[in-house]
Amino acid sequence: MDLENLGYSKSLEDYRNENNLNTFEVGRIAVEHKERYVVKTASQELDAEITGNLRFSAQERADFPAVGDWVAISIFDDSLALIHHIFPRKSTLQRQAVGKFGEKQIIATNIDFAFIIQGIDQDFNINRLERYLAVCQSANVEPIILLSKIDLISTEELYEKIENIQSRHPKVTVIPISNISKIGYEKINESLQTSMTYCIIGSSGVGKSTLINNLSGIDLMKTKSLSTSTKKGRHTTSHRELFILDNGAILIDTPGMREIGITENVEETFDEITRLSKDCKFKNCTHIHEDGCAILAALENDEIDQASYENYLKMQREAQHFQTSIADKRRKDKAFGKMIKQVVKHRKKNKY
Ligand SMILES: Nc1nc2c(ncn2[C@@H]2O[C@H](COP(=O)(O)OP(=O)(O)OP(=O)(O)O)[C@@H](O)[C@H]2O)c(=O)[nH]1
Ligand SMILES: [Mg+2]
Ligand SMILES: [Zn+2]
Repeated sequence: MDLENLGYSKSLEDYRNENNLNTFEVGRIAVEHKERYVVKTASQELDAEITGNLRFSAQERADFPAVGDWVAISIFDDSLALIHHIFPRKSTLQRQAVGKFGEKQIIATNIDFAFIIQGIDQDFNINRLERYLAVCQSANVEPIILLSKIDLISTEELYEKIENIQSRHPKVTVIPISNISKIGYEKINESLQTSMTYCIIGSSGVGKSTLINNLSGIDLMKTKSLSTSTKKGRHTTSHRELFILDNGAILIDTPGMREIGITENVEETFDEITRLSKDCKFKNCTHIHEDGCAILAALENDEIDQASYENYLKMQREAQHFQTSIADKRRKDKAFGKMIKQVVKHRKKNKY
């Protein structure tokens, strides 16, 4: 296998040469588990840790390796790798860290496409789907929506839901699938390209791991039946993992997400609203009550969907709030760092 099979590109090789990383081996993070990693190289798979230097210079969670990252490593005893350096990321799928104020959590990096899976039965929720779209589109990752479990509903119901999505997002590809009957698999296979990386995201129990297992033909990931499980909705996949299929596509499985908090602006996802907003009378229009608001006018004329507009406002507010939280947090951290420095200086001066 070559590094290209793992998705390695000329721009990464250029970066390696320009930054004198030629003495190191190159690998890609395939598994991350609490600061322990598995790295895939052209020839092997190694357990890995980061160097003390990398840990010391890391200022936030995003400075640690994530699944999908390209890294410069040294190898010991042909089995353990030390990670010295993370290559710049082409794309970063991320959300708000759950329960951590003003922090981001990386889902995966260097992703070309994301399969957003929603179960068509109980899981279907178009506002949540729009959150996933926004997370992908703000990261420059092309989303492909997979509606799973279509074996469980009627054709009419399925068409209605697809119509609902496409009226709000006409440009996004939607593929209805069943992991049981394998309907839709042909379409998925058509969209899988060699050396491209696909991250699979969605709620728990929608069939992410079942899809990976079926596409690879081997049981790579554990899956669990919700109906036979006593603990309904319990998460089966607990870590992120990267696999290469026989057809050359690279797939990343992820644990189901309960919440997906927005960190970046949502302009691309609501491109119609964004386009219209340029015609608003006031530059700082909030599109809620202003005279001369092009979006309110379009709503009045039924040119844009009311529910989608409401979701847009909500997500936009959330992204702005998050950005302010991050700025606040940075300021506080900086002030705290300064205070510590002053205390140390004072103690040195007074020798206590
Ligand atoms: N009827 C039906 N059941 C499915 C389909 N896809 C998956 N399932 C079932 O749904 C259950 C959960 O599937 P998983 O693949 O473990 O779900 P997951 O998305 O990986 O879940 P987490 O790992 O918890 O995030 C399993 O019992 C699957 O057999 C489908 O298309 N139709
Ligand atoms: Mg799973
Ligand atoms: Zn407006």
